[in-house]
Amino acid sequence: EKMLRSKLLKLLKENKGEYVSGQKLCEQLNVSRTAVWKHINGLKNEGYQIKAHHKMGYMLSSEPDVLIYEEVSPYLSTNFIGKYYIHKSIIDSTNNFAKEIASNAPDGTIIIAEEQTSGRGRLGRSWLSQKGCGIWMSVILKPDLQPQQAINLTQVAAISVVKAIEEIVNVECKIKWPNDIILNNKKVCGILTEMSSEIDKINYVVIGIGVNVNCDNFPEELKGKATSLYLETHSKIDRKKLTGSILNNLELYYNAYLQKGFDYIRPICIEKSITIGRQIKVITNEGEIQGYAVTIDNTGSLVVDTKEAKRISIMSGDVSV
Ligand code: BT5
Repeated sequence: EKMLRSKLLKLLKENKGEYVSGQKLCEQLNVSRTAVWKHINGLKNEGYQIKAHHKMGYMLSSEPDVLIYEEVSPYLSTNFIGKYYIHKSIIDSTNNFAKEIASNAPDGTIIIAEEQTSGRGRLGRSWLSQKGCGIWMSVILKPDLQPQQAINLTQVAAISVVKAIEEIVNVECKIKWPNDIILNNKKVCGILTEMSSEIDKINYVVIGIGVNVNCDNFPEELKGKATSLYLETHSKIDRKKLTGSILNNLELYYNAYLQKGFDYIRPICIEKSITIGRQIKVITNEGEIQGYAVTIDNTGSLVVDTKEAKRISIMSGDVSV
């Protein structure tokens, strides 16, 4: 049934703006007219605009702005990320769902939702994920790495998002180490990496990526710090293209990281960092540190010269400037 639907959609898309006869659809799909009609109705319910004419057949006039596989896959050039693809209209959190299925899901599975009712940030914070305006997705990865290396994957994801936004939107975002993507001093994307592991083996990693794409209003408490690509560029961005590009870049940099190590992506992390070269304050598990951010070292840690004139490196924390 799903295959049939995809094939029907493909035929309609190839002939977008033109009628395709019912006869032709039946022949190509090898099904009855009633079956075609049933699937046409299913597509209409999902927001596809399809005109029906008793003699000329069916014509697709527009596709819905939803991130289902059929709409994103034309922009995907990956080998494994996004090959197994789950789309939900509404969900509590794609990271929660990903963790539930991760043990049995193939490497590279993605879960993407139009809306999250309890999107999560780090440390129990929440992530606002309004309907249809962003990219709220999680990627399940099963790398052969040591558990302590998993934090590097946040950086891998961050540079992938920055590169994708450059490609599709033509603006340069910066990374506020370790997990915020910043545009004009406001947060446009956040990344939440979670992991299940043994002492020396990763079972799976879930990388949650939330991008504010076409969102046009934020509640009062977020207005000063959150923004969207639309609010900054004043033009609506194609979420499908951007999703495809994020996943393409993610596979590229993930593979590069696995093959060549953090050293390969380190220069990009440094180039795109908004943290390095600044006086910062970091809240870590061990307490608050103030100092000057010097660089990102070859393990992905942030190197800070503290105001007590000690050089330290920090694996994770919350940075403010
Ligand atoms: C993050 O946490 O930035 C990680 C966000 C990850 C979201 C994705 S969406 C798909 C996947 N499924 C999930 O449930 N989560 C992931 P953190 O650095 O802790 O930042 C959280 C803080 O950002 C909040 O306390 C707010 O101040 C702010 N915030 C909340 N929603 C925001 C939004 N939509 N845009 C910008 N800032 C936001």
